[in-house]
Amino acid sequence: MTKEIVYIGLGSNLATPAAQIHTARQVISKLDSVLEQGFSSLYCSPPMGPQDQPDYVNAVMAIATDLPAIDLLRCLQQIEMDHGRVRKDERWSARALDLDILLYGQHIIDQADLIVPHYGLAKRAFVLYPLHEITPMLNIPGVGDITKLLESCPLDGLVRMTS
Ligand code: A4P
Ligand code: MG
Repeated sequence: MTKEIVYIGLGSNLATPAAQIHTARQVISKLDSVLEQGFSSLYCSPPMGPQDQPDYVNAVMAIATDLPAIDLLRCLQQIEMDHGRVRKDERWSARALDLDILLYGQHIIDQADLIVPHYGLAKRAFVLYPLHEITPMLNIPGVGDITKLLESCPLDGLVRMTS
């Protein structure tokens, strides 16, 4: 199987978020069949969704992998659990670690448990700005150039954190 460039969105707003993102990066980059290609700065933003939760820390990671997308999703879900992720009924509630597959090469995937490009990608500042930081010329399949998306995406309080 050929290697694909895959973009992963990392988010956390519990249990020392920056540390969660840092260790998740290390675990992902050590997975079999995964080679890290890039990692954005960390970005802080107010919560999208319920407001009675802490601000989020987000980042985007690029990897090269020949893992099938669904196998990668299962690996990422296991890493979320290992980082103390507890799934709650309330939508968009606070979480120690959220790992989303944003893009899987130029593939469009529409399965019951996996939709790629990620459904929120085109509208979320906390995804688009870090994605653009590591790949400014990115084309998002079925959507278009990331530069165009950024033109109509306000920062919404997003702040790039100094490391
Ligand atoms: N799933 C489908 N497609 C994908 C994909 N491309 N990547 C399915 C990952 N998972 C995908 O996910 C729910 C189901 O989505 C999974 O069973 C998987 O099969 P989840 O992680 O259990 O639940 P969730 O993350 O709470 O739901 P959702 O709707 O995906 O939330 P989002 O879109 O991840 O948003 N505010 C700020 N500032 N920053 C954030 O990062 N994140 C969220 C969560 C809310 N507010 C935020 C942030
Ligand atoms: Mg998620």
